[in-house]
Amino acid sequence: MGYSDQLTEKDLIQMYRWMVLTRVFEDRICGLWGKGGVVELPHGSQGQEAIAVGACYGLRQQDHVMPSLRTRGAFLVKGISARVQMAGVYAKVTGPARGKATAHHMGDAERGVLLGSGIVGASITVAVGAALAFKLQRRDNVVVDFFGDGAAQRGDFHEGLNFAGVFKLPIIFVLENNGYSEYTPLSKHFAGSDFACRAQGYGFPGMRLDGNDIFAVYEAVQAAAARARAGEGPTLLECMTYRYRNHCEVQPPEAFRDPAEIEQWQAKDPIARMRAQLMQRGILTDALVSKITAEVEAEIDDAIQYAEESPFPAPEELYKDVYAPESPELVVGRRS
Ligand SMILES: Cc1ncc(C[n+]2csc(CCOP(=O)(O)OP(=O)(O)O)c2C)c(N)n1
Ligand SMILES: [Mg+2]
Repeated sequence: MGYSDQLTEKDLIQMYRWMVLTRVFEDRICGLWGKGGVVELPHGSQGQEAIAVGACYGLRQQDHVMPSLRTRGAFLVKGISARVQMAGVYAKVTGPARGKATAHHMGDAERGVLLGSGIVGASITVAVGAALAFKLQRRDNVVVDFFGDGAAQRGDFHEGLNFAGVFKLPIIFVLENNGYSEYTPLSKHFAGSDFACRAQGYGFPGMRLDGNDIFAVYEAVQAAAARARAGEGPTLLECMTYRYRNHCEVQPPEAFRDPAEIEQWQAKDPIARMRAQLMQRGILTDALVSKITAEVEAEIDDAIQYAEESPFPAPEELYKDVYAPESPELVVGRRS
């Protein structure tokens, strides 16, 4: 029996709901961008929601994720509320790092979200380090490392995957191949046939899958997590997808892209697809779909209100929590 077959109706509805929440969150901030209030420049993941949600649903609380540029859904599934993320979008003190970071590259140690990086690809080796820590601590947690096709062209990718392969680390590399690195199409930055085959060069399995199919993502990540927990090492999952918005909201969606290409992918929308599947199985009905949409809209309304009403951080906040508390070794080292 596959992993998806074990999902209950409640699970399936919850997974669908997470995707809708991610979509509505991002559609709303794209709509608000430029009108005052929203500080974080939106880098939307609309169209890619099945990857973040499918990969994170079913992870344990102690499992860690390393975000990419487009992992809003992962933050939500890992338990970072829409309110906190929205406060980050507005740079308020109630947001991540008490207003010192937006929600874009946020981390949350308690919820197993590693701190992302603005340097594309740089987070891959950090995620590998976290997986090494789990192994040394003999904990059977896994790290799910999200990054894009552009990040996979950086040296960090090769260093990270090589190290993870040599030490059989409990990490799942989730490559979100959306066909673009900023405005550069894959055909202009990649001469190979696929990224998945690169895993072979580092001694572990790699596979390409339909990233707009939440069940395909869930199955692949669950299988890779079981391998990782059993000490069998990493897996590379190349998830094929597309983002509807442009790299960020500075450019309209169709800048540097053929509108027909966007439409083609919209026909393969991950949310509409799951909805149709669940309706066919009688798990979702029109009434339930409307109820979920209304609840999600209300949750985002509430998050926006919370963010708008929250204060900005006080100036002295700038110096808090920037450096780790002094460790005894450092203190001893300085005295000697
Ligand atoms: C080292 C580095 N080079 C360039 C940039 C500017 N930059 C930010 S995101 C991005 C593209 C990333 O593409 P990809 O990894 O495919 O992720 P996607 O945006 O498609 O999700 C670039 C070039 C950066 N942040 N860091
Ligand atoms: Mg990309």
